[in-house]
Amino acid sequence: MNTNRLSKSLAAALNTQMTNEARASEIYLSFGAWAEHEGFSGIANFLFRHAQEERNHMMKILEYILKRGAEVQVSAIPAPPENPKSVHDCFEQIFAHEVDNTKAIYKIVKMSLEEEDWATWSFSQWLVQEQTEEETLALNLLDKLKIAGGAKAGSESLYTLDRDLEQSPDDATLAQDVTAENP
Ligand code: OFO
Repeated sequence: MNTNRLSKSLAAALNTQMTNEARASEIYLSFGAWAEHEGFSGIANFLFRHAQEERNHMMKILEYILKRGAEVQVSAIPAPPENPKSVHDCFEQIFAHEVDNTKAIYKIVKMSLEEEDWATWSFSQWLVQEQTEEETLALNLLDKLKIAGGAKAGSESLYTLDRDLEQSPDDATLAQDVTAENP
């Protein structure tokens, strides 16, 4: 009796996404180590916390594959890119990476729709929501840096930004959570 509820193509896409999330975690980890080395411990702390969040995404996908009776394939993680050249470069790369990850997730949503796999479609909605949050969070980083002077931010404003990120929340508010009273 076949107890596998995932098609071959969706199982492969989800396994690939698991590796994408693991790589995202490695990128945050590596950029966090760079930031710490450069003296930005607040930014490093933010990036390290986020590395954990990406690992959680990986675990959720792993669990989903198993719960649908398919096989998990843990693959080698491609190395993270070279160290950023500046805080501005770091935040821009993070945003670009999140957008790439969103595109990969959209493909899974599309596949599940085409295959009429509603369980995977439903699971992928969680991923979409998570990515919307992550893109917003990355955009917020770029916005904060823009106010601090963008690529030309001086050491004083970078210091303030660094302290701010030490305590900044790990989740972004989504448009659907906003009310007229609490914009
Ligand atoms: Fe930021 O990538 Fe996970 O979903």
